[in-house]
Amino acid sequence: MTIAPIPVDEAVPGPRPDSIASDDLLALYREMMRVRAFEDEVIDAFARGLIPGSTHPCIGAEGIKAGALAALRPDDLVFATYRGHGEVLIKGVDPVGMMAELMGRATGVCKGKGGSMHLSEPSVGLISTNAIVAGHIPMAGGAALSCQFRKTGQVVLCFFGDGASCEGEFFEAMNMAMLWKVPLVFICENNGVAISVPTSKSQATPDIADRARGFGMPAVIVDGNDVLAVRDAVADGVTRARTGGGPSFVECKTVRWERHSAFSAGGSDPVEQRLAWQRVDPIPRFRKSLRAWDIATDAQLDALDEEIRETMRAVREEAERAPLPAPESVYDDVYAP
Ligand SMILES: Cc1ncc(C[n+]2csc(CCOP(=O)(O)OP(=O)(O)O)c2C)c(N)n1
Repeated sequence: MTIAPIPVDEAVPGPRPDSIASDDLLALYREMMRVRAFEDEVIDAFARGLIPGSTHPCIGAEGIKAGALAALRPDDLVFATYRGHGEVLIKGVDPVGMMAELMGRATGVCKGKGGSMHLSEPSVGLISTNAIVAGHIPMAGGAALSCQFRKTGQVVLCFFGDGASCEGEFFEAMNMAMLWKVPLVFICENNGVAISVPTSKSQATPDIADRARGFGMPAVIVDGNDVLAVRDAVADGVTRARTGGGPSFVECKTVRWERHSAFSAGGSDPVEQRLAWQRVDPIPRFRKSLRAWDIATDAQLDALDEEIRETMRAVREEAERAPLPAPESVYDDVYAP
């Protein structure tokens, strides 16, 4: 089965979905735009030397983040990768605390010791983002097993890339998750490339969902740049998980931002890559739908965009004013008590 994100120019809004209130549709747009505006500030701050190390924008994948998280209850849990600022923001982590963390400031969500790739705020169910490719997938399985044991009714979402789906841990976690029917939804963001290696050169089959089916796991493939398609597919998985039906797999086909990270290009031509993700950008595509369904006009959406961008500019300025951690705090919070 071949699915690829539809170019914005060619996207034709279908009928307005009856089951979603207008406010909820607008909220999906708002969440995507919050992620976009946050990431644009991050890229600029990185270029000005304000963010040490590296950072991996999730621009172009906002439809996956907003669609998937819209299917959750507030007490559900999320595990993400280093390309996970979107999940973190939408799950409810304070944007100033996030930005301060990226800048290594003492007021960051991990007191400046985690950085862009290691964000965690368990109080809102954002367990962690992780720099180790696939390293968090078994952890998500463990968290889901814990929810099952404790009968909390919580569901775990685990986001990861196509590259991660070639790691052994991915297969081990899928096997055990399916064997024990834990409440977990695997969300593969298949953006077609791992740093500089296209999936066509690293994967024996085009669809990663087939691997889940090999374990007997229900699996679907969606256009990851269609926020409503992602929401519906993840909502089915969440319902299955919450009602004892075990794990599900959602493969979201998308296109990566123009570079692997703000620091390194990966192998592809950034200009060509930029044209590729912009052509299928989930935000203008959803705008077309909101207009067609008379939910908002272009002028209203432009005003909303500007309000969000203004907020994120203020977020960044506040983070920039935060102090660096005191040198003597270097060993604090490093080991569990
Ligand atoms: C275990 C491990 N191996 C290698 C790396 C180096 N590395 C960082 S990102 C990356 C590519 C991962 O690609 P994918 O899972 O498709 O995610 P994407 O970056 O496309 O979102 C690699 C190989 C790592 N961080 N961890």
